[in-house]
Amino acid sequence: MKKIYACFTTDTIHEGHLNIIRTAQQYGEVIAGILSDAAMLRYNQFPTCTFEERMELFRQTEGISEVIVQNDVLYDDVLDAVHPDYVIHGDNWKEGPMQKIREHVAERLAEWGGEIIDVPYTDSEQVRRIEKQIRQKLAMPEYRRKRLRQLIEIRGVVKAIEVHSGLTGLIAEKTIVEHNGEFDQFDAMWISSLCDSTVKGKPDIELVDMTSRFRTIEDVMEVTTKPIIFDGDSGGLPEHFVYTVRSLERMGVSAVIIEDKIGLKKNSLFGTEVKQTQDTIEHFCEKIAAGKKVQLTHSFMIIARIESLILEQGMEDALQRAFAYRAAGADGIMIHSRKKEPDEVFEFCDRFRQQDSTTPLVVVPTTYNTVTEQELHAHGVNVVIYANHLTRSAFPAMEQTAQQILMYHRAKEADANLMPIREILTLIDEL
Ligand code: SPV
Ligand code: MG
Repeated sequence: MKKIYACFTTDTIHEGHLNIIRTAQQYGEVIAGILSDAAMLRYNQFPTCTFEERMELFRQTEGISEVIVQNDVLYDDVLDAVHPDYVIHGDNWKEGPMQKIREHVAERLAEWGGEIIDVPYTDSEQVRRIEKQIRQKLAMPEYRRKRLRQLIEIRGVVKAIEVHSGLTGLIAEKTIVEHNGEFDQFDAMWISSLCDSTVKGKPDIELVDMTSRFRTIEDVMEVTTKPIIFDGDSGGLPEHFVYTVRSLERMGVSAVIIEDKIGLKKNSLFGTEVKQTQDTIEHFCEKIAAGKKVQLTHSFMIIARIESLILEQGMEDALQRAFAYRAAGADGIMIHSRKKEPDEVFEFCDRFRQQDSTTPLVVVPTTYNTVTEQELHAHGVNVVIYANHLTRSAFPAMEQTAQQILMYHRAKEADANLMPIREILTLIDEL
């Protein structure tokens, strides 16, 4: 009896999957591989039910003789274990980033004379609707909110990119790259106060009010499914912060980060060049505790951001604050730095980790940008935020286009830098 292998990355079985299973049965004994949660995440698909439930779904499906775990998107682990005569898949993997997976599987199968069977993709109204529904479920507050905690647990290091609109949200949602046989994408989105203010032409001084900041969150949420980390600035008065926590939690935001500053807030990257005042430990702890007290779910996170290194108050102060904020209930600690090298961040993380191996650590490597995520992770960092990069890359590109049009009194010269009209027309899918 020949062995035919199919990998499934789904929470529901529809006509398209049944078609693959039926076709597979004609070739031999069908083994179904269920992609592990960790591998699903790498692959831009977040399960909406447990791994065990996904396995059970296929055990209950007629025509499948065995259900196994697949831990690697490139199939290596299952190919080594099963040595199938055939691997079957919808022919949609002949295009886009999945092509690389197909090529890799074909090469491996060739080692023992195995073959790929491409089944025409079932492009029916019903399949499209079900697939859309699964994706949209992930955008619901109860699914989205808990994803950050899940990612911190499953992923070595969680990567977040700054977003400030539906369009930048789509970039964070959809950008996926293949590099050296690995797929990668952003795990989460950061709604930066700097960028949310800058795109409105305002300074980053807590001037853009919460109603407007929430509107940005809504715009992003409407078109994405990934978890959101919200830059809550100083959090304001504790009496106001509790309302912010409730609203963010209800919307499905996963975490708010508040910084231990008081009075007129200025952007941290100014450091000591401008007047900025750090809050007292006691007062900031009260704010954290007040927020934790009103929180209704376990999944929402309040992350305390320490400005001691920014304000040159020293490492001991930073560490003392970290442990005090954690004791007040903070679910994570963000350590900020404006140095060109990551040394002080490494030292903080190493010393924090000597006493606390679990509380998530968050960093924003804007100035110390040569450090890699893996290096940070080796020092115990869990979340890396690229805090302003989409805004900073868009502005020079837009400015250059404006200058070119002014210079040549026509738009032709700017063409080389522009997205083709056809692409912008088809960029956004209709519901
Ligand atoms: C932001 O992105 O608004 C931040 C990070 O708070 S920083 O600009 O480095 O202060
Ligand atoms: Mg900010």
